[in-house]
Amino acid sequence: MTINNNDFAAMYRSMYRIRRFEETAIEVFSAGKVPGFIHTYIGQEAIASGVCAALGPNDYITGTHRGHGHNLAKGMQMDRMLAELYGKATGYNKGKGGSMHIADFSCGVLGCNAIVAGGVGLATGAAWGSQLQKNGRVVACFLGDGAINRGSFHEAVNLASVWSLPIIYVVEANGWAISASTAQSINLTDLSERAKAYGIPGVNLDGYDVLAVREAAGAAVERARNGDGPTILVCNAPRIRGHEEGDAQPYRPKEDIEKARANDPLPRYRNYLLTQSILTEAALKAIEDEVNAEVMAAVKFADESPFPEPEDALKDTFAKELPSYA
Ligand SMILES: Cc1ncc(C[n+]2csc(CCOP(=O)(O)OP(=O)(O)O)c2C)c(N)n1
Repeated sequence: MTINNNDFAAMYRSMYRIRRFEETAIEVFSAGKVPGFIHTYIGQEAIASGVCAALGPNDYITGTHRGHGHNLAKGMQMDRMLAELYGKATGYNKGKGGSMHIADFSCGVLGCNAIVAGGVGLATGAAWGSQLQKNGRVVACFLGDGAINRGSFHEAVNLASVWSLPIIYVVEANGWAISASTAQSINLTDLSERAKAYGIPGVNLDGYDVLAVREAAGAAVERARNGDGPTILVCNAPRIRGHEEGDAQPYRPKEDIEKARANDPLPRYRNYLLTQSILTEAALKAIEDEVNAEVMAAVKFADESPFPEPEDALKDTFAKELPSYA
């Protein structure tokens, strides 16, 4: 897969957008503006950015309870995302979804999901739909390393394999499911070995390396689009912050957190772009300035937006008719 300078810049913009959105989400959450929980993606930006760089605009994704990065990387707007976190009527889902249930079909975001592995069946169903409709759309299903222990993961991947569905399973391996370490719950050091059980390719990757993720995702997307079936990508990337905001991580060794901080993918990629003379300091700064203006506008938008009216509480909650598959 060839990459030009615009692609390199787009991946930096994507990673920086996710980072700044989340830093801002933490600030507004701490100020009491966000009801419910927020789970940040800080340290894993290279995964969603690399995978979504390999997808087309008509392809689909499903996200997790930690979905801000998935949504932004697939092209969603910051202002309506932040308004959704606030529970405002101008949010993507009119304030009824919140941080963990954001969806936007126009961007191909079929939905984030608070149920661990909840997106796996939905994503696999969407891939089956693509195959039946012969529309060429590939699905990227994001999930955590804890989620691969759910029975629904096994059932879905098995079906995707036997039916050669156009899907890639992107396992975001941070090494923890809340306070349970992956080492305690999975008797493998290379999680991609799970793929062997389904007779499909499994790739073990440095999830901090956006270029490695993009390359592996590109090959998996091509395979899926050609009708050759699913791939499991395991992107290893321990995060810096805790499971959710407010989690002080008492269960986690300090060195683990320090190692994640030292491997921060954002300065690493920025430095790569500079030292390889791909982008200049001025070009990087221009991207950062634009993103920072986007963040400020998003906060203003969310702050000034109205809450939904009480009488709208049940609107848009149930589908009146099933979508047509004609
Ligand atoms: C079916 C189900 N069981 C338990 C939970 C509670 N829970 C929320 S997140 C989480 C850990 C998920 O770990 P992982 O899939 O590795 O994702 P991560 O949070 O590390 O990104 C758990 C157990 C849930 N939301 N859904």
